[in-house]
Amino acid sequence: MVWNENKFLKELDYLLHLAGADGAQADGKLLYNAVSKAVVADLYADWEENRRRKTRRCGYFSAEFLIGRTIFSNLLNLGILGEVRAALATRGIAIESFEEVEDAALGNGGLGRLAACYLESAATQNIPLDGYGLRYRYGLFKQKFVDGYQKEEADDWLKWGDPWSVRKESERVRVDFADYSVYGVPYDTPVIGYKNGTVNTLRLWQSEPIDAFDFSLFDEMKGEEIAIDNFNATKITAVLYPNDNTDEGKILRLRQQYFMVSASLQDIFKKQKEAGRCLTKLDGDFVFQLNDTHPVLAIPECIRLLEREGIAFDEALGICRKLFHFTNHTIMAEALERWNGEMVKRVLPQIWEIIEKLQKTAEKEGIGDGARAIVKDGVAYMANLAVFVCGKVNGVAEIHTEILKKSTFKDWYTAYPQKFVNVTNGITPRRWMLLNNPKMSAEITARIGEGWQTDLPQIEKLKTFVTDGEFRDAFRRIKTENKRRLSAYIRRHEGVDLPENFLFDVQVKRLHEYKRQLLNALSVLYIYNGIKKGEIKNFKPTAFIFGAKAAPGYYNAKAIIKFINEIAKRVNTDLSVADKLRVVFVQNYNVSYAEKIVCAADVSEQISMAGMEASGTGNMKFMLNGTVTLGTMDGANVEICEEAGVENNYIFGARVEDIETVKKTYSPKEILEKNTRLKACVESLADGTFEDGEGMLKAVYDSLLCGKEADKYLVLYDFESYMRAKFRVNEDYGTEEFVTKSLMNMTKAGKFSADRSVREYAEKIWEL
Ligand code: 26Q
Repeated sequence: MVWNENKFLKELDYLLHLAGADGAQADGKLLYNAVSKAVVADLYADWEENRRRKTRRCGYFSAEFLIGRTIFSNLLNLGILGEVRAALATRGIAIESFEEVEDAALGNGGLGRLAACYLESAATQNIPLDGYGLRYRYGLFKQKFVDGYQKEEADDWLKWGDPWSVRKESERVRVDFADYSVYGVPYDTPVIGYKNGTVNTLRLWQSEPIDAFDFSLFDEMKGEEIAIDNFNATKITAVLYPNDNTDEGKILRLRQQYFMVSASLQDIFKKQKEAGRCLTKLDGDFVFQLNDTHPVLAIPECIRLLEREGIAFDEALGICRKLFHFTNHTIMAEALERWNGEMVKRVLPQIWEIIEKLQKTAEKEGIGDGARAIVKDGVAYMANLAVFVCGKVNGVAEIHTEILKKSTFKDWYTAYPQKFVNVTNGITPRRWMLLNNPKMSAEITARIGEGWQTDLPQIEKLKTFVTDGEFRDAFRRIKTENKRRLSAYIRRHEGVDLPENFLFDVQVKRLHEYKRQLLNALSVLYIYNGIKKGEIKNFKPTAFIFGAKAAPGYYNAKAIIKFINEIAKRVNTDLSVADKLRVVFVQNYNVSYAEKIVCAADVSEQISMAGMEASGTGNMKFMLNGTVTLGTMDGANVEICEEAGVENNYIFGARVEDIETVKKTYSPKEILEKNTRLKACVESLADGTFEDGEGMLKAVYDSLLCGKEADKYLVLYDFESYMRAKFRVNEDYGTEEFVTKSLMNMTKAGKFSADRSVREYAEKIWEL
């Protein structure tokens, strides 16, 4: 795409004119739509050209794409962010006004954000990868705090319209359930490579009624039926399920999953036939990556569609074995999807039959029993189905893939060792450095030139500047500026003042007990008590920043939010510690908030119990922005330490190989007997120290001390070693050594580019 300011402004003025407004007086919504549409118009030719290419393509099937805000990253990748800013300025419009545009939060957390990063990285490397997913009417709920409790609100992400997508009415398909049918209408969004002219596609399906306007039914007095049909149809893509790392087995979710894969595959089959290509050779033209088990119904659906074309089951299965690959993102038992057979039979009888046939086939091959069963006692195990059929199965960090092989899929690994590969996650350096930290990016480019933006390992060339006074000053100055900007934003949105000279200690991610925000919370309380009693001296002023959404039905997670908000209230209103401590839990943490936070952090907390966090990707974003990790040897933290050096990070806690032994004799009560200061912090959950109207805090207390599963995630076990690491961070902060450590992380972040991850998928798995 070639930039032409005159043409752009003419188009813009025209679009504004059509909308009955002009330049400075147009409201934000009008402007946003006009600017976006003007850009889409200019990129359409590149997009069409990409579509017509006759290369083998990969379809990335995912129930979630956590895209965030589109406009700035698209303009950045088109290389016209500065130009559009300037052009708008000539009309008296500040481009920053588009920060009011809602995030597209069509995902929960890590898995959905990873999908978004991979699409961008693939486009940037000219790899033919298209996303297939669902166009939820409402994305992940918006979060507010009322009296410290999480309250959810509907996320009306389409409030300002969706000018980047194109509705493809003519490509709609029908999806049949046993009880009713619906249309799937595709909405295509361009996925723009970084300054390379490549435009791939994200295709999101929207469910719509078949007979919205069948008036004959009114004649027959069947108005009610129309209404029901209408409701059923729109319901399917109405809302994203807000669970992260837990499964609920709800029928509507089953419908969503089937709707997504059936629409996608029908669409692909139709085009294949139109192009006169043979369906038995589908794998010559396509390969599909299944983002966790959520799209695994694609396998039986593909078999069904092939059988419908007269291809026998065995041959169809053979084709699927070459077509599909599977990524696992979690080892948590409660997140592994299972479907109740009765339920599947009721809405998708043919699919259930095929699933049972797959079980029989596995049995014949002598691998369908025990831990590998696809169907057992009338329940389908989707991960087992995926591993049985898929050509390759991958974990998302070295340690995670090892756990899959040694434990989660142990028996499968014995049967099919060649299927298992690792692809360590990555993040796109465009959104997570160029866009969110433009000043630091400019300093980097000034020293090592262009190239690192699309070949991140080049950032290691900065190493010679780690000792360079001017560069270190620039780093410090920019970090402080970023902190000031974040601080202003937090003051406005949360009403809490964070002085920029405080150490910014950040933990942002979904709220889950395994991620151990509670460990962090207890440490903050411990430090607060210690400072008040004079037991902790010389503590450098610190701002503890939390951000997290809890699944609406996850009681303990919500209770932990309440706990942290209570601590924040106590600390922030206690003038005696005002020069030492601040605590804030930001509301509605999302991609756009992350962009502001990641570049302003001094330390990144990645403190999951070892073996629980498959990879983590936030850890990589902080690292790239020059932040040290306070973390456990879990997920990609292990590889971060390998790259940047353990000595440049703050590692603590039990290791994976210790966990099992520790748990055998573990007594959380004993720990508290030996550590009375910690005991006081834990007791505060139950002794009325904090307002606990709904008795939520007591539930957290019980989770640590009561029952067989007391302190399942070893919060109290790891506490001491965590405190030691945290105090070391505090001691080092503000020293030259600390700047060096931060910079060592930045210069060694090369491995964690999603460009590398996507290339590994293309080479090891997709064979593109
Ligand atoms: C399943 C069934 C029913 C409803 C919801 C779900 C569900 C939804 C989302 C299950 C899991 C998820 C999300 C999982 C996830 O985000 N996992 C994270 O994936 C990241 C990318 O690989 C990793 O970095 C994180 O470690 C991992 O937790």
